[in-house]
Amino acid sequence: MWKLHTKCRACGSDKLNSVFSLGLQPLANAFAKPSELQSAFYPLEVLFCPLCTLGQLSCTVPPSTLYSNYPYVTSKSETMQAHFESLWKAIKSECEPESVCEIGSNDGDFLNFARANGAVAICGIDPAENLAEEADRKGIQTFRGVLDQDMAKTAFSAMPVIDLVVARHVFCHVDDWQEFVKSLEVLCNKNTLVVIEVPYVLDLLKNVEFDTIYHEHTSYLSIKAMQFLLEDSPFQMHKVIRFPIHGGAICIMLRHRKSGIDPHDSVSQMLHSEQITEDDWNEFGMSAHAKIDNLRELVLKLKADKKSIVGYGASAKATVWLNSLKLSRDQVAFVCDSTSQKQNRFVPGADIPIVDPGALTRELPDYAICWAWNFFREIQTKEVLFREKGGKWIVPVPELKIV
Ligand code: DWN
Repeated sequence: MWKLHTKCRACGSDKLNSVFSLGLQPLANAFAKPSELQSAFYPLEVLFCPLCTLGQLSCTVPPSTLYSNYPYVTSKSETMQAHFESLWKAIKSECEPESVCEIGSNDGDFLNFARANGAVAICGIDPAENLAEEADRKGIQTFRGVLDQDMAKTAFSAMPVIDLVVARHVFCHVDDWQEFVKSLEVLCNKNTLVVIEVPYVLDLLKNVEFDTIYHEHTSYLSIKAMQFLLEDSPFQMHKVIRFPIHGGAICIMLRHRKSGIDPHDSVSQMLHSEQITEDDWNEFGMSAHAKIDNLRELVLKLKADKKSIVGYGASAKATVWLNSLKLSRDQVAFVCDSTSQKQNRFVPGADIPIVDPGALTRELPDYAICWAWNFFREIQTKEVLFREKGGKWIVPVPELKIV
């Protein structure tokens, strides 16, 4: 079952205000086979904490429901590989990581990259059995489960000296922030570098990336909220770097307060410049609902003009869009996706089938809506024949455009 949140995950305040809601939504990654039951629907509502400026979900779905068999695989795209290079360069400017533990290690792709770039001891922590088996096949030890203090003790016993703890796009999934920090205390020594990468709330608000709001993402991180969380902890923010990946992400490096290493200027600069108000979220909500109305109007007009439309990228974002647009296979015939675990299944909450990317040039529809807009440049290059044959892309974020 799900639980209602009444206290801020970062600062504990009970003065939380509702700022955005998409009503009842299915789980964004619950891709079902035709014979399987579709996902249950849960409230999808964002609460804002005026004290620490954290945006966060009012409803928490248990990790066992979300991640026991998780179809999201770290992207194998050139875009993601280029991001790994940038992230690793930033890490190497801080330390020479020989032993690396990744929290939310997925199929081990980043750990594999770390091993190829000098790491000699690696291990991962992830609750998804299907993904951990993939990592096993790469020879990467993966502890099954979410990070808590018990799991941290298990990983620590296997790797007692950890140079680098990485948490890429997993801290935004964490519900109990205090437990997460206590678990870091178990894993880390005073010289360990902790690297937390999450989508950045300022990019979400600026580009109206409402489709990145779904039940897996329990929070929408601000630097101020992280500062509140760490106030009474043994850790402090050491450096903050912004990256373009996933529509705009922030990489927060933490150091132990006993490391003797002073924070980088980027921390004070970001803390000083970051201004997030409830009005920003309320404005975001109005813009998001306008985005949904505009795209729905465009799709219905194109269908009235007898145009054929498909989707490209069965991302979690696609699920949020298609359920918010209240569209069916009558309007969007199918969604192409390269992830084998998603093919021959349906978009959660909709009767829209997911097929292999080859369908785009086999069927040659008039329009393809790119639900993986964060990879659009690479997808456009990959699917050049679709465009040459007269097909047009609809890209919904950051601004609705037809190319
Ligand atoms: O936090 C999360 C972010 C990091 O990733 C997870 N909770 C869930 C996931 O969100 P997403 O599903 O929106 O992620 P992506 O990586 O934006 O999804 C892209 C989708 O598009 C994937 O299903 C793969 C597909 N794709 C494709 O079919 N052809 C992607 C590329 C680049 C392609 O060429």
